[in-house]
Amino acid sequence: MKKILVCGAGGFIGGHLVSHFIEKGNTKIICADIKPKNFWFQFNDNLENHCLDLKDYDNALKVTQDVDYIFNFACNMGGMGFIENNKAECMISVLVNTNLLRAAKENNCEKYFFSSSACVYNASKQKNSFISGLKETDAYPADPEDGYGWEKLFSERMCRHFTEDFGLETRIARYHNIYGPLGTFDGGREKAPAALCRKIIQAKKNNSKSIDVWGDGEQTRSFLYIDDCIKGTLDVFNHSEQDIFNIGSEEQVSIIQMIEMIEEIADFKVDKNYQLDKPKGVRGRSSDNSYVTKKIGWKSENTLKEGLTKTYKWIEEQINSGSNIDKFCRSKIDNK
Ligand code: GKE
Repeated sequence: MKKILVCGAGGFIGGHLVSHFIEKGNTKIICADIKPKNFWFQFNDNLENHCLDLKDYDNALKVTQDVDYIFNFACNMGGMGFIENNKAECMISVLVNTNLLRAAKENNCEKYFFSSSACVYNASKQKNSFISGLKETDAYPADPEDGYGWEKLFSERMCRHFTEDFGLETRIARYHNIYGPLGTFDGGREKAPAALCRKIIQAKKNNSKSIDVWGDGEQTRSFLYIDDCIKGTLDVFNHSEQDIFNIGSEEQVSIIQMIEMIEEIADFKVDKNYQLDKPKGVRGRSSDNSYVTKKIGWKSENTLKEGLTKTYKWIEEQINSGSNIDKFCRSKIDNK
């Protein structure tokens, strides 16, 4: 049984991946996150858990000792509301990936996964709504999202050169707006699916007739449900050679269309107050999965409506129990 280190294990995708390994019976899991344990979305005290800052190289050396596989999800990030206002903070995450690659080489780790992002894609290809899906080659010529996108693109290159120069096996997936239960839905780092579910749940609960929507609602995205993301991550990791793949959905919708799906799930209609001064990101983004499906057979399986239904239900349970995301995390630790 391989010894697996999950960096960012206290976060959304990292937490789901750890749960997946536990379900599969792999208990040689090491979890690392900068957050205190009572802020981890999923926490399992039967595992080796470390609360430490991987921007410190000594910490990276420590947690990668005797490790076979490393999954790096650790970075300072969030939805558009966060990354647009924290460009330098997002770029400092480059220290995490750099330290982990150096430590992986030092400790002769076998294989390394890096979670990249659709934010690396060239901005000029995302200027309209309902664009044709972004192919992996659309990252060049380089013009990624300011801050966060540049860090992800630079770190992709570093992974590639650690493979070419030092023989460290690296694998990279570019995530397209991953959503689902057991992730943040308030506090400023939330992405659109969770944010809009929260807004409609609260409007229904308080019987208020309108919600705030960032932008004009015509901007388009595709959103990938967490279960598809975890399967895609493992398919990319287990692929025989170093390559970069989209892990996203091809179901492109406008924000208004997504809101209409959530209204149906909630059985509650709202008026929309469009806030044109709020962070909007690109005008249109979606994934082209032809390459990843051809090369490794992966494709997304959950429709947006199916994923939103599960996400809405989970967020509604938290809100109805008086929880916000921080209280939810602490409640799990306190109840242990
Ligand atoms: N977060 C949020 N909250 N977005 C909203 C809201 C709201 O209440 N209302 C409307 N939007 C709109 C945003 O203005 C944006 O146009 C769209 O939804 C998606 O916003 P998002 O989910 O926060 O993030 P983006 O897809 O623009 O960018 C994210 O892309 C990911 C990769 O696909 C990044 O923030 C990263 O989380 C990541 O790189």
